Amino acid sequence: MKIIAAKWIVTCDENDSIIEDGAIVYDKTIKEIDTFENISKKYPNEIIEELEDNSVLMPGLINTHVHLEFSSNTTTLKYGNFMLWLNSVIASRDELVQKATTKLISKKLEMMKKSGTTTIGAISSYGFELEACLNSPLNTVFFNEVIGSKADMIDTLFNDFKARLQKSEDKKSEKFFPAIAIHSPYSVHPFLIRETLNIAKQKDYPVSAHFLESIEEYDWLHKDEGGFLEFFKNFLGEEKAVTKPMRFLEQFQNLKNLSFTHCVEASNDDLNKIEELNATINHCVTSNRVLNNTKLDLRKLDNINFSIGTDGLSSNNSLSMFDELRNVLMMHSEFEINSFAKKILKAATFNGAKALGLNKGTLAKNKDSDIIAIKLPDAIKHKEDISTHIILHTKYVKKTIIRGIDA
Ligand code: MCF
Ligand code: FE
Repeated sequence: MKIIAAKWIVTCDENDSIIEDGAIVYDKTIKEIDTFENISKKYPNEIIEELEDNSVLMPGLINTHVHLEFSSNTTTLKYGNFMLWLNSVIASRDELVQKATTKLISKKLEMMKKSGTTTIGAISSYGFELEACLNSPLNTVFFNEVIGSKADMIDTLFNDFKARLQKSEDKKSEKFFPAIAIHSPYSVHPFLIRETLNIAKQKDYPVSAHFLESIEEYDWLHKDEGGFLEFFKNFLGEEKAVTKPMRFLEQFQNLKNLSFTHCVEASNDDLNKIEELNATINHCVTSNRVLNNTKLDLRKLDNINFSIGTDGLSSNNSLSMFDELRNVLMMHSEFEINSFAKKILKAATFNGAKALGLNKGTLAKNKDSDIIAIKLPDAIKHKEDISTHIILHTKYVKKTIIRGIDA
């Protein structure tokens, strides 16, 4: 058992409790959280690790959506338009993925840890990042992705998916969780959607899917027209979208930990369905800006849980959650800054844990001890603005604790 104390504890709990001069008693899970005064009285013989002035303890950040296999990209892919991006991915995918060695991905994971992330939702197209995730102290929900719509390829694709899923199941542990990703409504054959969802339901796995990310996807799925028409004709000989958005969503009933990524072009009906499914929306603000110049309308999400994801370096210049949170803060200028900063810190912790089905994301009794310590540059004069200052001023953390251990 250990005790750590700081000037501020930002719990990210249901009530957004903040403790001034607080302390946390923990091993693998949190045993107690209270003021320094109360804890030191209760544990007079224990050593308390007191952090330096202006320190903050908060839950480790949860990046619910990242493609590590695309980590070698910096200047290769085309930005500004979704179709152009997609074509550039198809042209350079093999080269990029080959360059993303275990060594490179491990470096990125280390940098993610230093910038406050303690848990990731890793979308895996090939399983190439498995080893790096296993070697990292970060908690990983490993989403094995199914993708492909060509009828004559279904068996091969399904077998390949099952083999990758099995490999991740073999490594299941207290920090590594197998899960399933369905790439999107436009890119996955109905048979593969049905069968992979059946597996997820049987095994109670978290599920995630990209959903309505671009106007081209909207036009194709709803009206069989737009930028995707030519793409599908050329690549697959298809002239009609097979799965309509609502039909896609309807198949995700009875899943406990479900998330849809992007959703920037989702209709009100789609959003109502997402709410009914009790699903989370993974918000990737930088990716949406870079690929489509669109933005999720968070005002429509009053009753929908949303979490924060960086997406991959295929659509971002950084995998740091604090960089991403700054972008979220700046892109959503429609909201008052201090209350919004508080909301998005919670989205990056509490809401992310819900998306991935983990007992984390909040500093409270019985939650996993995934804790980060940061240091603000100076004393806080306006306590109510602490979330804003945390987001604006933090590049790297001073300390990371994952499941009770210094990581
Ligand atoms: O989220 C972004 C944009 N939307 C869709 N897919 C991806 C993103 N970043 C990487 N991807 C991957 C996806 O997992 O791109 C690949 C898929 O494996 C090719 S999409 C034909
Ligand atoms: Fe993505």
